[in-house]
Amino acid sequence: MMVPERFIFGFISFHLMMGCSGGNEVCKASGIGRKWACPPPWIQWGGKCYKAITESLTWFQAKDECIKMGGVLVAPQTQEETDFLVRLQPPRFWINCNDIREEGIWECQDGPREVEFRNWATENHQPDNGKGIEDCGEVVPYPAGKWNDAECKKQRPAVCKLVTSCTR
Ligand SMILES: [Ca+2]
Ligand SMILES: [Ca+2]
Repeated sequence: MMVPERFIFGFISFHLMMGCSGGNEVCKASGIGRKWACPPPWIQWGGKCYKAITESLTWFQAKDECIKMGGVLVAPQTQEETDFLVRLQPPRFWINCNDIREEGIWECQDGPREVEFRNWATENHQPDNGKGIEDCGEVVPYPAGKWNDAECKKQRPAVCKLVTSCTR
């Protein structure tokens, strides 16, 4: 059966709306084939939508860029999410963790929400505040998915997570 593309997208947005109505914190999986649908080019994982930024940006630029796209810089919350992110955006990228406000006190945020999960590459003695100027968190390739603190001015790719009424 031929279905116009416009109809399909209308159908998806209708179900997105339905899933988010009533101020629900968690969106129900809905739409075609019971799969969560992200607006292209966002990629779905675990009921959330992600997009890789492949160009290298400073940590602050990466944060701004995500906001411009209607998202937030990602702050991984589980090992499973980390594994997905490493597949999406290898091998090194910024995450929304920093100790800018107070040295050694790391704050990781998913939008306005504090994230407790930490995944420091402790085997490489991270975070080490190298040269006394490393205040921004990044995912590193060795060991894959672990975190390092790096100078915020360094240029890295990033991953943004879409902010919807469902994920706020
Ligand atoms: Ca630091
Ligand atoms: Ca470091």
